[in-house]
Amino acid sequence: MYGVKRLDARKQHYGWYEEQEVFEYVLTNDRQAVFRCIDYGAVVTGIEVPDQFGKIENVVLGFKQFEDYVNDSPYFGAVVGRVAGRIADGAWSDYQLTKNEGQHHIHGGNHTFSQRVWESRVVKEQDKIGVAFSLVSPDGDNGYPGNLHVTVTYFWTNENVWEMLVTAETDQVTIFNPTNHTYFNLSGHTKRDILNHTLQMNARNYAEINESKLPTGRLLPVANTAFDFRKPKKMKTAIKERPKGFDTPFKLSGDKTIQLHDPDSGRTLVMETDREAVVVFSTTGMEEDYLVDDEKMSSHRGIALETQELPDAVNHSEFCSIVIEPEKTYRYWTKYLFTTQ
Ligand code: G6D
Repeated sequence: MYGVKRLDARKQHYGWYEEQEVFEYVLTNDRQAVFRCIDYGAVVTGIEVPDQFGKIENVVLGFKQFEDYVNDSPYFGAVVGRVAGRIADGAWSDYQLTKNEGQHHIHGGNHTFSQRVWESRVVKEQDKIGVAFSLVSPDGDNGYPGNLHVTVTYFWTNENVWEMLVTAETDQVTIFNPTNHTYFNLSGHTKRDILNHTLQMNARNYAEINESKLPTGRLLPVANTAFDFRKPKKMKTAIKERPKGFDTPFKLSGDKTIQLHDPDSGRTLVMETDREAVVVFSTTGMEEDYLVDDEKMSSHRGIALETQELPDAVNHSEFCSIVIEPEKTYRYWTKYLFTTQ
């Protein structure tokens, strides 16, 4: 009917990577809110949602040019895997994984989930539209055993919900703990930093980490610490309590929700997940040469909220196991609702 807006997916050229053409998908819902992603790294390049006055602006950190994602990206918007976070000495069982952070392994190693071009196709359901990205991580990839088939589907709904669904199958026992590494800034086009945002999480415990940012194995209570976000807390207050900021795994409890709110724009992000934990990375002290919205990347420009199982789980039996086996399909999900208050 004339005038009726419809869920729409547009696929367009984005760049070239090692002679492969890279495409961007632009998903627009009936409210004209937009979700953008590319098949390189299954990177979320933009989420454009209304503020309290209806002004639609981007609320995630990203680059203007594809080359910047390849050259020097701190995993902006990317799917991270096979295993997110650090693994001490890159050692699991009899396997030696790539040591790509000093003597340790981080974010699946080199040239892997976040840096490859994924197969992709548009998927449409009644009230949501999405893109399914698929990748085969071959046996031996960065030292991991087993051929791993992974599909990450991003749906964009008419309710301004980004749904992320991950499925995986392996032909040998291996380990798997993916995340998405989107950095949020609800002010719109990063016109302000995130210090006035409030963060609230259903998390009674956090994982203590050592000087290499590896969990010590101790899950400490958040009560009476800087890590207590059980009630909404301004990031400014949290950073005052802990000036070195947060690069911290929190164990989620109860309904496993996380809320980020920006009182200035009125935008709120409500996340819900079936994963055990969220790593909060506050970008404290990140002063970089690359540009985000035409300005140098700087401290507190965004906040990454990475849902996953607790990091370095292979070395801590009390953390959820990330071992996966053949002949099963593993499924994980996180939903991100963008609304206003
Ligand atoms: C992850 O925990 C890590 C950080 O230490 C790192 O700097 C970032 O990814 C790029 O969140």
